Amino acid sequence: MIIPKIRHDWTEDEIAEIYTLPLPELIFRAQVCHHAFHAPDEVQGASLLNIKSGGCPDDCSYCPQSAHHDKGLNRTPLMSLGDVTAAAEKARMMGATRFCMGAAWRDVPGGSDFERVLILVRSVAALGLEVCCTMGMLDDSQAEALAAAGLTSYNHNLDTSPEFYGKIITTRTYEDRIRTLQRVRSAGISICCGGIIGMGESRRDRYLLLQQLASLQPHPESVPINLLVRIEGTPLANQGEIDVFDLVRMIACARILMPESIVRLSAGRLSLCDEAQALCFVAGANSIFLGEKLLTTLNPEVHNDQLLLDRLGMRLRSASGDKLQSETSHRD
Ligand code: SAM
Ligand code: DTB
Ligand code: SF4
Repeated sequence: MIIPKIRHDWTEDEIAEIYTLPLPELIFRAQVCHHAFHAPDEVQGASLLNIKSGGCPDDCSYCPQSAHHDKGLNRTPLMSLGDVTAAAEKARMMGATRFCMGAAWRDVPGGSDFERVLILVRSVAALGLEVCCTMGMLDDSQAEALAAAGLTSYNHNLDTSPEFYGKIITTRTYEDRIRTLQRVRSAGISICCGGIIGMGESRRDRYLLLQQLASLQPHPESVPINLLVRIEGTPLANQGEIDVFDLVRMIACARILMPESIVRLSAGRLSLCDEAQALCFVAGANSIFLGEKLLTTLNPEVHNDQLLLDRLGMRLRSASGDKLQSETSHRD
């Protein structure tokens, strides 16, 4: 077995060379990395819950929760403990081992809202689930309190290249994002950090995003690759479609550059056919969001995901690493 070297110094030229390899060669290289560090038939099931929706002061062009282009989206206060634990229990029943709570905040708040977030984190962790939060920027003491409450991971994406970033978000800098990631890391929390493709970025922007992600030391434990969900009312609503093979190439590159990381095929699966999703798994994606809803948009139904994994001879990873038997079997 070839053990790929973990590197943080990939050059733009090297990444461009990998990204543009003939697809079979690219997939072969991604597979070598995937087999060295992961069970190739297993996919992590994560579940997402929007615990506080809408009214966000940031202006991210892709996001319907930004107050800058809020077109009638429900603004909701922080969800109750009972509703969140019920959702987490349901997610666990579906086969999820990780539960991610998203909040439309630019910064994690202080005071009673933060105390309630800590209770949510403790309660979800007590269910035996990995707990992830994505709530915007935070300070050192908040990161430490979240770590003490049992937070496994914090999601904070770089979204795109430093060069293209200013065309997408103007209210928060790239450096702000890196600083938040450093605080999370210093508190001993795993990092979930990735980006979006399909926002009008060039191939070079994708190389530079990958380079930024792979320069983080250690690499983010999970790397979500989102395909833009074009949402009515947002500035990117009418963005053109991208070639699905670019998504596959992006995933394969993430797998090769960050071979130990979990690569999550995140937003956008509803616009992919089964064959495209299968190709993403072959390229090294090994995590998906399970459940019919992401934050504000829809996601494939769990039953369809189970059916697809079954047809591919793959399965959801259980918390202990044991294999979960999916409900249906079409191989016999
Ligand atoms: N407010 C927090 C923040 O910005 O970090 C957390 C929530 S935010 C929705 C988390 C990530 O979801 C974004 O950084 C972006 O990468 C992704 N995302 C949001 N809207 C999306 C969309 N329409 N399509 C694809 N990805 C999206
Ligand atoms: C991530 O990278 N993707 C997820 C999660 N982190 C929080 C969010 C996807 C959001 C898709 C659009 C929506 O449902 O609003
Ligand atoms: Fe949306 Fe998060 Fe940006 Fe706010 S900070 S607009 S919730 S992506």
